[in-house]
Order: sequence, then C-alpha cells, then structure tokens
Amino acid sequence: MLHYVTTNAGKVREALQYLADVEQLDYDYTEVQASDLGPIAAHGAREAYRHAGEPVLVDDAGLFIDGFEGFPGPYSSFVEDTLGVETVYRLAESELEEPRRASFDCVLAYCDGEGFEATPDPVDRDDRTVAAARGAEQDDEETEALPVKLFRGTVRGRIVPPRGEGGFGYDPIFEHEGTTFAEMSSEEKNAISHRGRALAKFGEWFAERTE
Ligand code: ITT
Ligand code: NA
Repeated sequence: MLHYVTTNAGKVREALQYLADVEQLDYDYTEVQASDLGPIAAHGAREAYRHAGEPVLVDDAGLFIDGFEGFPGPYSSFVEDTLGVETVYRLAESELEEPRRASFDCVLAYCDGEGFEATPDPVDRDDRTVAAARGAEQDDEETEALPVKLFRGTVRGRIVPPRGEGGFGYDPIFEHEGTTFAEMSSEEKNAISHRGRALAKFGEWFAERTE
C-alpha cells in the first residue's frame, strides 16, 4: 500500500483522483530549511519511509510570489498559520503593482527503500541550504543512501482578492486564467494545478513500476 504522507486533508482529496490505492499517512516529517522544495521533500520521503517501512509519497508545495522573490515559497505553511492568507493578499496588494504574478509549485518525493534510477540530489539555489539539508540527512547514513524519485508540477497565476469557497490554503487568492483555484471544482483544479501535474507524472511512472 502506498502512503500519501501529509497532515493536509485537502492534498489527499486531490491525490485520490489520480491514485486509487493510497492511504493518508498523517506524519509530520522534519522540514529541513532550504529555498527550494526539492531537498525538503526528498529528506521528508526518506524519513517517512524509515518511519512507515512501506512505500511513501511526500507532497511539499508552496506559493511563490514573483515580486517578493518567491516568498512565502518553502515557508508557505508557516506563513499561512501566522499571517494568514488574507494578510498575504493585503501585503501583495500594498507592495506590488498588478498583475502580481506568482507560481504554485508542488514536489512529490517517492521512496520505497528499493533501487531505481533515482533523481540526482536536487540542486538548490542557495548552496548553503543544500549543505544544511545534507547535514540533516547525514544523521543516518543508511537513510541518506535511500533512493528518492522526485516529480514536479508548477502553475502560473496572479494574486487577487480572495474569491471562492472550494479548495484549501491559498486557493482563494490564486487566480489562473480568470478563475481562482477556490472557484474551481477539484477536478478542474487538478487538470491544471501544480499538484495535478506532479501527480500525473508520478501516476504514469508508478503504473509502469508496478506493472
Ligand atoms: P504537510 O506538510 O503535512 O503535507 P502542509 O499543509 O503543511 O501539510 P506544505 O508544507 O506543503 O503542506 O505547505 C504548503 C502551504 O501551502 C500550506 O499552507 C498549504 O495550505 C498551502 N498549499 C499547498 N498546496 C496548496 C494548494 O494546492 N492550494 C492552496 N494552498 C496550498
Ligand atoms: Na508541512
């Protein structure tokens, strides 16, 4: 059984549209500090696999606002819990000119303790943070050696005043081609979203792997 590692029920709802045979594993892995999602997800997948002893898929995502040099990015979860989504919108509104472009990124990291052609260790924009991520993994040499495969998805959009009741997190303030993610059904969101794109890539690879 494949475990979808997240504490976020919204992510699971979306993943279930791609992967029938998954179960949520509500495990809060250590989020190492990095300016890119890749090392965070890779580290999380190794840790979650060691915890579960069964195949795991970690989902790390973030909202990257162009005019804020990618903020909140890897800190999206912390910023949602502290400032809140509405405040992120108001910050963007007061500091940035329209069209306030942004991306949603998602990195899925798969680990099952077996060998396959793993993704080379992700290169971070900031070498020091990668070194820190590696340092964290070096706590356990066996864990560090576990192969991890990464699948990325991204979608471009704009930061707008909150609209819509669906989705979760930053969905109400992220508009893609005139519609916010919170105004879409989960099918519509999945068809174009960062997570949907990453899940489609993973689903294809995983189907071949388990044939
Ligand atoms: P897990 O780490 O347990 O999976 P999380 O919600 O903390 O749950 P992240 O670390 O990936 O997830 O944090 C990403 C933040 O971005 C968090 O505040 C989410 O609510 C938000 N987020 C992630 N995917 C999103 C999406 O598709 N739409 C809107 N917000 C999203
Ligand atoms: Na998190």
